[in-house]
Amino acid sequence: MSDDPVRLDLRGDIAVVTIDNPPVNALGQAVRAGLVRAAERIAQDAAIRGAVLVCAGRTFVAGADITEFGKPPAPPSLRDSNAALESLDKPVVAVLHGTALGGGLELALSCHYRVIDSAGVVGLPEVTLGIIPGAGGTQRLPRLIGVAPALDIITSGRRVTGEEALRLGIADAIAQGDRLAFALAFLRARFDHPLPRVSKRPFPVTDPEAILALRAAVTKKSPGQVAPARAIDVIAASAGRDFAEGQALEQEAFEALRASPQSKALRHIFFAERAIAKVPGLGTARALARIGLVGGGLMGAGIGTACLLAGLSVCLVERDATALAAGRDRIDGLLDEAVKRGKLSAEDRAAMAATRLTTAVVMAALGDADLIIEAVFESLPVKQEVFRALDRVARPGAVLATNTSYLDVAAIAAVTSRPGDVIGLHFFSPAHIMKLVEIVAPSSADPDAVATGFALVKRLGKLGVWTANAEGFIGNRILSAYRRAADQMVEDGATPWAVDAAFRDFGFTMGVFAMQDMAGLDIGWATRQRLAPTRDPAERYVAISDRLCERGWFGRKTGRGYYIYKGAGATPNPEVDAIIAAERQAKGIKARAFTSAEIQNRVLLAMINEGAWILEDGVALRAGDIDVVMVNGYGFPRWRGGPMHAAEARGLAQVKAELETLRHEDTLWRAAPLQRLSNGKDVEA
Ligand code: T1G
Repeated sequence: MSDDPVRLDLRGDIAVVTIDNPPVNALGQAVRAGLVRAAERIAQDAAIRGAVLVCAGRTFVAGADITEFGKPPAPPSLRDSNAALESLDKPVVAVLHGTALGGGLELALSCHYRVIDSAGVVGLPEVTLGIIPGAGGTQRLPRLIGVAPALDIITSGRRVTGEEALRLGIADAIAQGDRLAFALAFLRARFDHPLPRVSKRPFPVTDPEAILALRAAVTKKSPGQVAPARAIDVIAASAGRDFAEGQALEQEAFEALRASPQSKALRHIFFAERAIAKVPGLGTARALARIGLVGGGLMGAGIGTACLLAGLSVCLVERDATALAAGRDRIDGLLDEAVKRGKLSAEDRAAMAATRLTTAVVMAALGDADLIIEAVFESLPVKQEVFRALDRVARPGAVLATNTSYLDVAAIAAVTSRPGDVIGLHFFSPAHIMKLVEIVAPSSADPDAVATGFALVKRLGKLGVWTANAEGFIGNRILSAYRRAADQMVEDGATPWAVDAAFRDFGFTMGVFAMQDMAGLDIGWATRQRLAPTRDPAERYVAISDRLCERGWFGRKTGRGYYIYKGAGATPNPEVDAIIAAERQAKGIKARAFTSAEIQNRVLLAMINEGAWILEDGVALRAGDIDVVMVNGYGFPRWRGGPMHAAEARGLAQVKAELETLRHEDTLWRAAPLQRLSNGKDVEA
């Protein structure tokens, strides 16, 4: 078997060029070189009248090889291999299947024709990696389908179905039956047609202003991100220019963006989201077909909906008929929403509710479930009672999962006769939409039970992050740390509104005080009251939120918290200023000013420090896992890569020095060791 990832076979007078570079046929150097060789062979062999370009495996080329970024360029470039194919005077048909993305679509646009599998999708997702198409996409796509649809695809990074690709003109046909046979026949029928070379077409717009007018709308959809706006600038600058000039503009912007902090951050999170599945000692997943669900409240209904949408069957159990009906209604409502959003057909919705959702008010109904998820009230005794009952009815080998967001999973497992089958699955609300799940593995958990948790989360299309069984797991422990920092800055002189504005300017969708209002201030209050007996009297304790709760101001759910809620609006609660002033006076604090940058930095350092402790304590497996949690569960801006990536980008020696300076701000502050971020390298400057 040749090591060459590109092979050429002859089918009579047609060359079949196959790229075979698992897992996604990324366009590494060997593939690019193989394509140039194949083009030379096709050009030189007079017996060859045309070619089809196919990929082995599950997908046509899914893009350039991102792992090559940051390394010295290795010729030939993708631009060169594309030009080699397009300049042939014999027709080449690209046969697209799976996900023809980025450089893969650019390669296909360089061929003379494109046929696509009916289930295939195409796209230019480069902006999701902080770059723009760098192999002709900003030049060929507008020439092929027009500027407006091309800009939409390039600046959004969205995927385009085969049907839409046909309608837009990206694809020339949807392959019927065997896609290779279809492509061979398609090609034969065009041997004598004039060769369509997209790059030879004139750029469809001459006035750059018409394109720049779209800039504001695009940047509004991608706040803080550089690449989408840069794509528009390149395409606008290409107006009226020929392909070579336009491609030079594209290359200059592409190379600048590829070296940018945003692209490094977005590539980091891309790979970090794929590394989370690599868990040492993970066992073998057990059966998953039937899911039991105890509790149909907000979280339970979301979890049940996610399982139904993933094709699993769900048996929902509630304590009585009234609660059961309410739970079923919640699930029905979420499924109706999924139909409205186009995520579910009305037929599938009807079939789902009829055949795959069953309900009961007795736990015995869960006797044949493969995995049972408990989503009842966040109280350890209540959860323990549920698990005692599950222990009595669940079949041997069933996995029992609690959805707790911070309680001790080992203490729940301990009340059963099968602690090895008990894990935590911490879903985030709304559970049918949020991608993150913290998979809590107490030391008592059987590796197969943990593996089953990972298999379920993958089946749901979510991101499962391993966490040890420790207070707050990963995300809520970090949230507690940066909420503490924010509380202290407010007590020292900042306002909640300025802190929230600083969060939004950093790229968070909402500030920490607005977020607490949304979740309910009473939840944190209950935790602080639970921990009060163990609190060190010397600890700096900010009681501002307690004062609000004492007034019954629990946030959005009571119409008032840090903010006052009227309809969709939220305005700062003016009474909070007086409460803060009273707290400062009681402690003799003289308020000082805080800049937005100082607020952002103090919050980020609190996240980094707690994340480093989480690594040190073995609660998370990797720094990247922590970034996946913060980006996908807590609104940390994806284009900054997560707090741990931000620490690496700033330089660990500098971070270490800054962590040391925070000792005087907080009596509890312990500057964390950063060795685990530095892959063991010494952090000292
Ligand atoms: N380069 C290198 N490795 C890649 C890769 C890529 N482009 N895409 C995926 N992988 C690896 C991934 O890390 C994982 O590795 C394995 O393949 C399976 O991926 C010039 C410059 C294609 C939809 O942005 O969206 O082209 O963990 O787990 O869920 O203009 O991968 O197994 O070791 O995600 O089935 C543009 C990125 C690149 C597409 C498949 N292309 N990839 O999803 O599998 S920039 C993209 C994806 C570019 C040009 C520019 C998805 C997928 P491992 P997976 P999946």
